[in-house]
Amino acid sequence: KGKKTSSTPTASFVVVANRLAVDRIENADGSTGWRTSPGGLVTALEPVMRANDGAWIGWHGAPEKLEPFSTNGMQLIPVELSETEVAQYYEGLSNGTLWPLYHDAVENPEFHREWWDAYVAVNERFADRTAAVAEDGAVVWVQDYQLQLVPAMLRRRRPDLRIGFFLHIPFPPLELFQQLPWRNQILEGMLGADLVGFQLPGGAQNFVRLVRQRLHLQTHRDRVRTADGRTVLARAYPISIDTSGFNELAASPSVEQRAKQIRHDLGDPRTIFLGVDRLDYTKGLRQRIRAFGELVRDGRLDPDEAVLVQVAAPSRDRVDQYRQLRDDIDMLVGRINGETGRIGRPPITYLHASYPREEMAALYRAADIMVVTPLRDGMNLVAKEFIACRQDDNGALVLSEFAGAAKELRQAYLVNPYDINGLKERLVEAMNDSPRVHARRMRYLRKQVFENDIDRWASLFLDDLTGRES
Ligand code: GDG
Repeated sequence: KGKKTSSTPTASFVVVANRLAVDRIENADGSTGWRTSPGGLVTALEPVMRANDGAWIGWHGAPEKLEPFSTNGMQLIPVELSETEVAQYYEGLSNGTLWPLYHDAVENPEFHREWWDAYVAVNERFADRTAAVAEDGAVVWVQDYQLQLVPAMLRRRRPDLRIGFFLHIPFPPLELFQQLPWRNQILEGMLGADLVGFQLPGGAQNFVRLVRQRLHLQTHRDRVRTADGRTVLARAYPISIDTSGFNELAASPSVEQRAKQIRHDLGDPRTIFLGVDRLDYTKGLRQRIRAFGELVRDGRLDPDEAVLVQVAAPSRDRVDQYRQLRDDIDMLVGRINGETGRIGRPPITYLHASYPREEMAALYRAADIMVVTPLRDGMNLVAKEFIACRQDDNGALVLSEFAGAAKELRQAYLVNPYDINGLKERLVEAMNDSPRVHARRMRYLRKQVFENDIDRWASLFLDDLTGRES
């Protein structure tokens, strides 16, 4: 439960993100309060926050105005957005323009000038709020594509700050980025940071190439010389998860019990395929479900022996393409189950819902073949979470080449999700490989994810930002 902080709080370490990681809670007396929600980023930054009396600035996701409060040694500073701003800055420019454009334009990005104006205005508000909170010489870490203008806006107000920026989604190649009517503004916005972080080296290279060609700045490898004589670093920091946290959660007796129950409820099949995603058109859900459905229809998978569980967490349901996607998936799943199912045996268990972490861990434990098939993904944490939950080294991960995670998780069963036949072959291969092959691959994958966890990600970034040696 949060306690109110008096006046304007200040901090020497500030995280700025679109969302404040909080959930509304209902107290026993019927009043409501807020508490931090445990996401990977919050978990990773909590120690840094506590040591530095840190502050987190973000939109709290509700229409009412909310005063700053503190919880777990972290100060939370809500930024309010009007209904129109939510529609234009968040659903519009962020999720209707930048999200599809940065993901290979797998859906058409829309360009509307009033969306852009709202994006600028909201970024200004975040910069204002941050400037008021950051102490002299503070370290500020700005997150993601919704806030790409904040670094430069903040530097204009507060040249004394150390500013870092991290992009969680892919940074696209020149040919795509050039479509943006506001391409130069975005590049200049990001260049306000001292350090610009990307998931992959390719994203950092795209960025450096763009500033050279579009802004005619001098660059040398991962360094950019700005017009005002600063040096900006552009580097890759592949994000990860709280690996040991997931590992321990999955090992707990209650999760083990729940995993058994899930398997039992599914009819104790030989093979459980599992998909877990936000319901998003970048995640390759259509391809995955089609591939599985064809394998059942062709008789290569027996619905008594193999099932697919697909969790699709509701997401951005006020954006058109997301509504369309939901309808498409509903129809596709319905058709496959209708054509190939029997009483009590639908081949696909489709859950349009969001579950607590414990249930996710139980699903990861219950599954045999995890299927992660995005058409484009900055990293994909689901793949890493699955691996962290596989203490027995059994099971397999089928992973799209187009997820950032594929660069690190080389021992997964890599696949091109656009190639439905290839995907079908890979699913069957992963299912039929021996336990020895699975164990060999899984041990390698687990080593990778344990060595490179979210703490390491955060300290690599922050050490580079503050110039510390690690
Ligand atoms: C963006 C980038 C990048 C999902 N359903 C439930 C649930 N989840 C959790 C997963 C996972 C997270 O949501 C999803 O993370 P992903 O990385 O898979 O994908 P995005 O949401 O698109 O994330 C991505 C990431 O940022 C980090 O930089 O990897 O590329 O697109 O943690 O477990 N969690 C719970 N219930 C659900 O039903 N509790």
